[in-house]
Amino acid sequence: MDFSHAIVRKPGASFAEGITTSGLGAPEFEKTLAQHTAYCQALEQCGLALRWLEPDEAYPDGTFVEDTAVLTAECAVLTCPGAPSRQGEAGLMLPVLQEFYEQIYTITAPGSVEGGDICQAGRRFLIGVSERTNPEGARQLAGFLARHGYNSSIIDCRQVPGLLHLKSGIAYLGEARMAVIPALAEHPELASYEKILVHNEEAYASNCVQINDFVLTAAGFPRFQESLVRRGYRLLTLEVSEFQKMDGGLSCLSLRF
Ligand code: CIR
Repeated sequence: MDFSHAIVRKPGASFAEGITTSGLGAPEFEKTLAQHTAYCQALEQCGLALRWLEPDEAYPDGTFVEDTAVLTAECAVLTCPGAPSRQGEAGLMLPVLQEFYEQIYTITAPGSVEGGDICQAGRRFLIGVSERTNPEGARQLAGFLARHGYNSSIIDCRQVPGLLHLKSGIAYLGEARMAVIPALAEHPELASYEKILVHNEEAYASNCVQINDFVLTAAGFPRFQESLVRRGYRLLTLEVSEFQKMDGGLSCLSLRF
């Protein structure tokens, strides 16, 4: 899929106060900023024009912009994040989406959706039901997407231990290929894809992102990287240790469209 733009938000000074279950310790702010800058440079290398947003200190997790919207070629859907501390982030994103989209839908309570649970694979969307995205949110989202000819399928992630979002465990890599962790590899909704298995000790690496001619991958996962290179992918490998400490990764740091 071709993208031309991305929305990113610089991490704020309150970044370390966000939600985390990683047990990896507190992120260092200067290192966080440097990793974010390198990430944004990689997006530019992929050919994307960036829409930069300034931090809002009221939302420590605000740099994880992916969770606030689902963007397609035809429409945008503003989400309703399931994490109470993140619910205001979607409202901050609305005026930004209005710069680019005429058709904007909104997920409303009791529905909840976070963008990290939404995986687009061509004209099909895989919608993860998780602690953050509930069945009602999934239903609303699938309804909006259907108006534009997209099919949706649900993947219930709630039984997968330690999985925050669906895309913490899968990534679509084009050409009917999917990077996937063992716990999701046999899911019937993924049966039609060629799987690139991400081994359990490298599970974090499954949150990679295909952007135009490149795949962004997290540094430190050689086995997975080799399996991508072997299949002909061009990798841009990035240090994201400070974001991993806050349960985030490569996909969550931008909205691509
Ligand atoms: C959170 O728990 O909401 C953030 N600390 C991390 C969000 C990561 N987002 C994503 O994977 N799409």
